[in-house]
Amino acid sequence: MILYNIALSGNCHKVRLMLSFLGIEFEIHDLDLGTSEQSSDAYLKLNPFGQAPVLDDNGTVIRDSQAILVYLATKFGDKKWWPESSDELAEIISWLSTAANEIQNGPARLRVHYKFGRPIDFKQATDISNKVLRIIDTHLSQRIWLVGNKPTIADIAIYPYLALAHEGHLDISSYEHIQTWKTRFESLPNYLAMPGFSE
Ligand SMILES: N[C@@H](CCC(=O)N[C@@H](CS)C(=O)NCC(=O)O)C(=O)O
Repeated sequence: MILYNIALSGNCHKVRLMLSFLGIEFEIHDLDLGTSEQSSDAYLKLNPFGQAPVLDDNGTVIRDSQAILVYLATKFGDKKWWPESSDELAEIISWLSTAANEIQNGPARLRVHYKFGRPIDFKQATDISNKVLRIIDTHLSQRIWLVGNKPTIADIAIYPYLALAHEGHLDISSYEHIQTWKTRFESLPNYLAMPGFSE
């Protein structure tokens, strides 16, 4: 199994976390951003969007961190990270969607601006961030994991860009339920940190 990876990417870290939780050995292919490998013809055959992560499982090629989480959970997770009931599955998908939309366009975008100097619509990214943080904090005030009573890929999809929020100059310390959930997540067996997680 090969993970096409960018070391500082929170999206790639979702996959690294999942592989670590599942104890799956894999090969890492770090994309050479200096030569824009992500835009090379060879890489665009794997992911026409020119983004990481991509997982190649013996010829089965999957792009998008959310899709890769679903693939790994259903193929190797033994129902642990992907429950059976329709209502919980629907809830998980709603959080994967939040990860790909509000988290990406809020905290992740602010981080890209402050860490990598990319121009953004600052007000829009800040408003989206504040709204999604409020919603997640309120949601977690009633429960210990985002869906059901055990960790799922919903938690994995949401976690990295909240742990990296400070790199986008977002202070999330006052969101007490997010803080408790973060600490709980970090104590899971085989949890894996990435550069930037510790302030
Ligand atoms: N929806 C995609 C987004 C992936 C994405 O934005 N990847 C970024 C790194 S976090 C990337 O590859 N950027 C390189 C580029 O756009 O040139 C996912 O969740 O995997």
